[in-house]
Amino acid sequence: MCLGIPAQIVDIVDMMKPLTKYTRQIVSADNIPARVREAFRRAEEERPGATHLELPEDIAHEDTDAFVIPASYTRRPLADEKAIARAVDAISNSNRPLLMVGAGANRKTTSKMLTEFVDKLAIPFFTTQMGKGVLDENHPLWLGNAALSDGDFVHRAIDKADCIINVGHDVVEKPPFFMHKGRRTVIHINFFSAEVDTVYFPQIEVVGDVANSVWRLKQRLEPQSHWSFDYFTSVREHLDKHLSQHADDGRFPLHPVRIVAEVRRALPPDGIAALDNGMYKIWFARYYRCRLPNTLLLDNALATMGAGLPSAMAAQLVNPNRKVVAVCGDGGFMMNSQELETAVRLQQQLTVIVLRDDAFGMIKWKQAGMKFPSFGMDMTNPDFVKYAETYGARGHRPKSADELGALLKQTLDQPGVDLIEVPVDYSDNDRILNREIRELSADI
Ligand SMILES: Cc1ncc(C[n+]2csc(CCOP(=O)(O)OP(=O)(O)O)c2C)c(N)n1
Ligand SMILES: [Mg+2]
Repeated sequence: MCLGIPAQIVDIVDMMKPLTKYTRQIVSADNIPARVREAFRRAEEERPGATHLELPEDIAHEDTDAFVIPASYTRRPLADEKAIARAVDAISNSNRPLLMVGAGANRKTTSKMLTEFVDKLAIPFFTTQMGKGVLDENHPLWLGNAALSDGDFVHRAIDKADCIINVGHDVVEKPPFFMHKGRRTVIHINFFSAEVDTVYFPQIEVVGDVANSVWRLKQRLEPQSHWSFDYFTSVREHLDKHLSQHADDGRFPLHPVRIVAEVRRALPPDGIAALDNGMYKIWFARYYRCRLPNTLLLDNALATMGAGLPSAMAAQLVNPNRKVVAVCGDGGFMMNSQELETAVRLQQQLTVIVLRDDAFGMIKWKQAGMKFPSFGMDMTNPDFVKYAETYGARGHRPKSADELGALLKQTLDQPGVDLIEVPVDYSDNDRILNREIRELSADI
């Protein structure tokens, strides 16, 4: 109810401050070119991200003779030679170097340089959630993903490494590993210097264009006969065995690993899976083997529910010839499901998987992990098949685990928007993610 209070005015610029790299209100038409150029410059600059301009209606009516400011020619600064030399020495003199590929490595040229780095030096690597796809995870030297915070097979490899080459660590991701006093050398390779805290205090920093740094390291380094990767090989063997478990699990509702396996089987190497945020993200991060950069779109930072469908739609707009799947939980999907109208109107070719557990599964898992009784986590859903149809999309409801694969192949091949409701069985969240992995990895 409004009792004589004037129209509600929100300070949009202030509201956008914590969310964007740059936010300004345009106060005069003469300022538009400068503001627009600056907003784009900041958005594209490392680390790329959103910027925001507010254009008030009265300013939009103003005339101006202001000229458009063209983009400048610019190159990113390169790392200093002495820092490269120090890193080369540390890696050469270590016994078990290990490469970490994080969010900041997810750039086209860096991906190419890292592939050459690994091919030349045969140093094993692991990925963070947002580093997935930078290197081919079918590569025999991939030791897994840091989907869990600790206790996984990959953490055993991290424990044994005496030198971690950390390419593109971004503090927006949860820490992929914890440093302890005097345990090992960490080399921080990034566009920016490291933000030091009690679990991350790298001894060497190579700050500058990441692709160039990786290329220079590769040129200068040679494989060393004292490097010993036997333990890492054993980690990889254990991981391979574990990742394939449940890939053909026939239960219905489906096992999360079966869902990951079916999406992987249905998508070609350059197909794109865009995830919303929920429990399945951990299963996808750990089990889905990315072949190419930006083929598993996920958010390990703010991790906003509701982003899965729009990000799949954007991926489809940018890559009209590639196959795109959105994978959403029932909770997250319902936060932005009206975008189905846009997808249908744009005549997109898109498959949307809605994982149905009638709950906010991820938080249910966390509550249980903290020994709380389940509270406020269960919900009901619309009839997703009918819901899709009201938008002019097609709705599907497989009746067995085996049906999902064929259905995915069919929907990925046909024009238009398809929604597949997939019932998911999260009863293994606790058994596998909290206990089994921990127990098995302790035995390596
Ligand atoms: C906008 C927003 N609100 C709350 C959260 C916290 N959160 C993370 S996962 C999750 C539950 C997700 O439920 P659902 O989409 O059904 O996926 P599920 O875990 O059940 O597979 C919640 C509430 C969030 N990430 N984003
Ligand atoms: Mg759910």
